[in-house]
Amino acid sequence: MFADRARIFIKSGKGGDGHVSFRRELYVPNGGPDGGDGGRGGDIIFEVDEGLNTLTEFRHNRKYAAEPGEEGNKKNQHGKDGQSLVIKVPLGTVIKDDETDKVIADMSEAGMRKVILKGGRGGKGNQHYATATMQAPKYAQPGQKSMELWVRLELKVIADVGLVGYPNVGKSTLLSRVTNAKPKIANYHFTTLNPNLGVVDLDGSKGFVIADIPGLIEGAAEGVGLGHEFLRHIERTKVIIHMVDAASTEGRDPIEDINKINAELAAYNPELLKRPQVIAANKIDAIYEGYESPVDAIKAEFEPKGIKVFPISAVSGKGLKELLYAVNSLLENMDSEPIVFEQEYFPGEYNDNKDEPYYVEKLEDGLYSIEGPRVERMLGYTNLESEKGFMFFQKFMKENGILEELEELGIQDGDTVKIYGHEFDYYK
Ligand SMILES: Nc1nc2c(ncn2[C@@H]2O[C@H](COP(=O)(O)OP(=O)(O)OP(=O)(O)O)[C@@H](O)[C@H]2O)c(=O)[nH]1
Ligand SMILES: [Mg+2]
Repeated sequence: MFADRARIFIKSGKGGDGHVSFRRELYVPNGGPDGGDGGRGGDIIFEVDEGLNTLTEFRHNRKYAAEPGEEGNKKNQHGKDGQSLVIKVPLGTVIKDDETDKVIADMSEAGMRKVILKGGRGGKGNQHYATATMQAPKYAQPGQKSMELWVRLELKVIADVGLVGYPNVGKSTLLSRVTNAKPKIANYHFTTLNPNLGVVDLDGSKGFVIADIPGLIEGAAEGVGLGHEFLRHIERTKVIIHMVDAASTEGRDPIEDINKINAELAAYNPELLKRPQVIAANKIDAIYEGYESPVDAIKAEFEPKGIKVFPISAVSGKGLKELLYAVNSLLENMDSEPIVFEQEYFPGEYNDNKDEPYYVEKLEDGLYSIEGPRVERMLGYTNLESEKGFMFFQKFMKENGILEELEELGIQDGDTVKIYGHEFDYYK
């Protein structure tokens, strides 16, 4: 099964809740608060594993979750941290937010490791909330929520040079000739389904990496013949070797072939046509003598446009040196940094003030109380005497789920609610 794309669900661990408890010692009837903090939730981490070449793994398993942190415990015991989950991907995997298609990370360096979703912070135990006015706090901070996201993984190979062209024109044959890669070669279309990489060593230069991209056909940019899967791999290559069957062994016209493939490149991503391109007019050993030279026709068509044409035979090795040195000199005049996709999406940048605890309690029939740092802080910046302030207060109670809790406890119209020295009558 062809797999260099996958869609998976990832979820970090929720933080463990803070604990509410009080010291119990012999002869100490009302001990102070001793609830411990919750443990941190585990992160979702992606890591490059150079032993992997495809994303096949992710076709079988689609859900990945890190461990939640454990709740704190009595006697100030800290809850255990949740274990992070490390997801291994091949070099060159781009991680995108599924919904927006924005890049979260480009795993483009060997050994790279990146936290994609952070685990939730553990909540503080009630021991932290004792104040002069509140010596026996009955609330603790809940653990921070987990984060979850559907992400898309796309493998885009990292190579200096991409070898593109119709199926069966001899791309894999060339790769096997000029590098030590051993791709499958056969006389039928779509022999190659995953890109093959090879390193070209040239005397007097540092060499470069070639990717043999699976064959493209008309409509590739609309996805015909797995076109999208294949075109994706060209995106990082800096120079394109456009290979064509100059001998027309399958009866097609080489000039038309080149124009069609270039139209697909442009339709997929207009940037691709701005990359330097050379044409490798292959299979010249199979051109019948006495015919008008198809190589001359290709040259006449493309060299005026600044695209150099190299007649070669990938089988006999003729013309390969000239082709490789020309490609090498194009590369030498370019930036040597690989093409990397910038981060555009930052998961989980949300405001976490919402994690501050509050506590709603029924004191007796018709009398309720609300306390906790979040409520205390809100009262600090809200003037309840003003109409605006009071409206804000009502909105706060609703949005934070406090009203809902009062209702669950059975509050009735006309009942009293106490909040840090203020008293209100409740009306729905
Ligand atoms: N006569 C001749 N045949 C060649 C040459 N290069 C490749 N071939 C033959 O063309 C056929 C296809 O070669 P491949 O290298 O598999 O072609 P490809 O472009 O990788 O094909 P796909 O992977 O299907 O896209 C094989 O039978 C090769 O032996 C050449 O220079 N001369
Ligand atoms: Mg091939």
